[in-house]
Amino acid sequence: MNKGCFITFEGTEGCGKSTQIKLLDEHLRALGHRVRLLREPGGTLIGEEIRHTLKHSHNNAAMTAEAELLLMNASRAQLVREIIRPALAAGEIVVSDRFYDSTTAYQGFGRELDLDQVKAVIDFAVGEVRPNLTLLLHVPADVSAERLRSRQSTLPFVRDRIEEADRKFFERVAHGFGVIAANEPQRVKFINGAQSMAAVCAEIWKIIQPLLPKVGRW
Ligand code: Z5A
Repeated sequence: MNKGCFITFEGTEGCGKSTQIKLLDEHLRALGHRVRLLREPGGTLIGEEIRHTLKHSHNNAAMTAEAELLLMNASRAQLVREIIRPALAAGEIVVSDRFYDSTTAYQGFGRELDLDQVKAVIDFAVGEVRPNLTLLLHVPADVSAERLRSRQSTLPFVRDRIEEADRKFFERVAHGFGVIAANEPQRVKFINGAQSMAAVCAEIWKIIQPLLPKVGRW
């Protein structure tokens, strides 16, 4: 049985996941918890190579939606077995920037692959590993676009195949996240990510803090 707990962050691009994960990590470590931060796709050496293929490789323009689905889950299968399972067994708090809800939202709703087939691939990749809690940060599309624009203006341009999709794709993804949250309200907590960083952080902490005494007994 797992002794640790598994928290995932989800949402559309620029919703503030990485920012909030960093703040949560600081909070948890200050209280003496052992924390493991991960990201998807990626998080292992093999997964980071797959991430490069999915996002930045010069040769990825012709990638099909089916290949994208399988590569996301190849990265995930490695991450689950190499890192997540052992970390949970050791009692760590595992925090991942995206997990399988992103596959449902992006490859299922966004790419419009069959949702039952998407679920079957996810189930094969993760086995019994499920998040205890998922924080879904919601920001309207214009807020997300403005944040990404201002971040890009400070960084050198790096092509990202997934970001090349059209507006309708991202609208379907956002809708998909809404459906996921509605279907699993116990696990998936909806957070208004358009508030100030401090306000979002406080809302997240209000959800996580009561769970902490249970760490070690999950
Ligand atoms: N993907 C998939 O298709 N299927 C899958 O199964 C999985 C993933 C697992 C991963 O991209 C891509 O893979 C992603 C989904 C797909 N594709 N897209 N498009 P990634 O890892 O490179 O990036 P991301 O996950 O989309 O996240 P992001 O763009 O880096 O954003 P974020 O982490 O959510 O936000 P942030 O970096 O914390 O904040 C963005 C900016 O906003 C930054 O400048 C912050 O300083 C600022 N910010 C953050 N919070 C606030 C608030 N509250 N107010 C004002 N400004 C803020």
